[in-house]
Amino acid sequence: MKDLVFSGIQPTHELHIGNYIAALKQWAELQHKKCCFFCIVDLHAITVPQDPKKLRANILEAAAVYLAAGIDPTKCSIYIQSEVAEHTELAWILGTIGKVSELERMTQFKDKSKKQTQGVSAGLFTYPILMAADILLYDANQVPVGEDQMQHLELARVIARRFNERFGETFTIPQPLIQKVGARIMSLQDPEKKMSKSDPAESSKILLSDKPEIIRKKIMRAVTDTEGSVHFDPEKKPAVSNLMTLYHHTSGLSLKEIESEFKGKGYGDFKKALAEAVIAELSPIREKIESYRSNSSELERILDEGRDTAKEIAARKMKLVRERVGLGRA
Ligand code: ATP
Ligand code: LTN
Repeated sequence: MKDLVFSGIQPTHELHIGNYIAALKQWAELQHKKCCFFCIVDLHAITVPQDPKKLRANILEAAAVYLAAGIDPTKCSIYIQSEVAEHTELAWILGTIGKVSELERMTQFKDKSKKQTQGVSAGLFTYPILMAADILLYDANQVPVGEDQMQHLELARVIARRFNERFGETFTIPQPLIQKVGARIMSLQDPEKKMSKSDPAESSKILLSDKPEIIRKKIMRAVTDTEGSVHFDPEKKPAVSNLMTLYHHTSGLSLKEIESEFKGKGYGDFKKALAEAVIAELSPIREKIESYRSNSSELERILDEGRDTAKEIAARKMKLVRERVGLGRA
């Protein structure tokens, strides 16, 4: 069986270099070798309050960003989660398979619920069930994500196994695809915290839309340590190791090569080179986002096509699931 890849990003806030390295960059490589579905997960976005107008705008923006990052709609399907209703139908059914005690362990839920000022929605709690439905609906066996999503993916595996045991072989057990280096890009201001879209501190993250002078400023201001040597050691030198990870992904050099390039040099030289490498990687994407954004009829066509392909597979799978569970009529 050909490998099937599924992944998604929430259309909230602007994407940063962590999303790019862990998700988009991996996706662009995978599409040449595998059958890929890349989803804009708007139903996940509404698990925390969203402004409806902004959400709609962000959905199209996310599609423009996917394309600008090199995701090619002739090689894979790009579509919007809420336009394939089978995702929510399967999520309901899988919600009867997953356990409350399992959901209570999810660290993303614990972190995000602390930030909710208007009370915590039931949707935020069952978020990982919907994510399991996204993946299992397509029998995806490979799921490229950042490390923060590993716990959700593990739960999707548990749910798939439990369903298969109870109702007979129905779902493929998915595997995570995680970058060896850079599965967790840290904040430029606090190397103990992951770089996060929703972090209000602009200087903590490099956005795909940042202009060169902003990228230079953010990198020159990034925290380091007092040792002054460019050496990879995430335990003892988390800030510098994080910057080295960014350099590794944007220059193509190995960590060892980076260490020897900057042997005997200070952080100033290293940061200057890093800024130029990041600019060279992200500038073409920023420029392309502009042009895709302005071609809305092309975006609509791509999203329609992606939806139709996804819908066909999803409908077939749901028919089998209803049958296995004993829902409705034959
Ligand atoms: P939020 O701050 O709203 O939680 P986010 O920055 O985590 O957003 P998501 O839309 O949740 O962004 O994630 C999209 C993809 O990017 C996922 O695969 C996720 O694992 C990955 N990702 C997010 N942040 C990082 C990071 N700091 N390092 C590596 N990967 C990341
Ligand atoms: N929860 C993920 C987004 C997401 C996803 C998925 C990723 C929703 N469904 C299915 C991979 C596969 C996040 O990045 N916050």
